[in-house]
Amino acid sequence: MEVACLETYLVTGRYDFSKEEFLTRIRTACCNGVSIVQLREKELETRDYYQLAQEVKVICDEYQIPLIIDDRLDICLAVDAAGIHIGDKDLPVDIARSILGPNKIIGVSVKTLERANEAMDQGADYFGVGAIYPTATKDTARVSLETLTSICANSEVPVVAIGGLKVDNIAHLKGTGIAGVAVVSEIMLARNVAEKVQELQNTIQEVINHD
Ligand code: TZP
Ligand code: MG
Repeated sequence: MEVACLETYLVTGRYDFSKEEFLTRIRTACCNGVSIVQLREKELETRDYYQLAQEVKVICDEYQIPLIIDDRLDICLAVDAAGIHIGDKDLPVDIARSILGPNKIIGVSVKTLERANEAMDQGADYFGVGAIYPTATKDTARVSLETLTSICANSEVPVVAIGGLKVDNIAHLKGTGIAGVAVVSEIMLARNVAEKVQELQNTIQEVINHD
């Protein structure tokens, strides 16, 4: 399935926000220019994840922004989200595709060209590649700009860069061939979410249009 909305990709983080504050930040991001939202929850019980996903889906629907669910096919199907994002520790991509069918987006985290090629053959619709820069949000190995560029050049599906990306360093990604930039803390922890999203959107457009 072709995915054409990856430019300014918000991946959520709960931090210590109340649910109200968390949802307000997502809503503000949605009405100021994020193009896609991934709900990423690592701690919640299934019922709580489902209920939160329902609430985030209402916001995304209001702004006609696709909602991606991290890891959980069941939650994706339960709330009729646009798709899922999976990594090496989740269900294999081909199994996820056989369960979800052709009409859901499957994003896959990859760190190497070899893994990207395998995931593409198994039905991935886009790749998340990172961490590009150091990040406190996830304990994960870094991916070089060379590897990012080579995955972009050799993939038939779009690539989103992630990990430590900020308004101030996104320009370094010019020429890599990315289709978008995904951020957690830069938006979720922003003092002014609306302004930050607008700045991000402008910066990302320059990088993408450069290629
Ligand atoms: N996958 C690779 S790095 C990362 C994820 C989910 C965290 C990105 O968070 P931040 O706060 O944008 O650095
Ligand atoms: Mg995962």
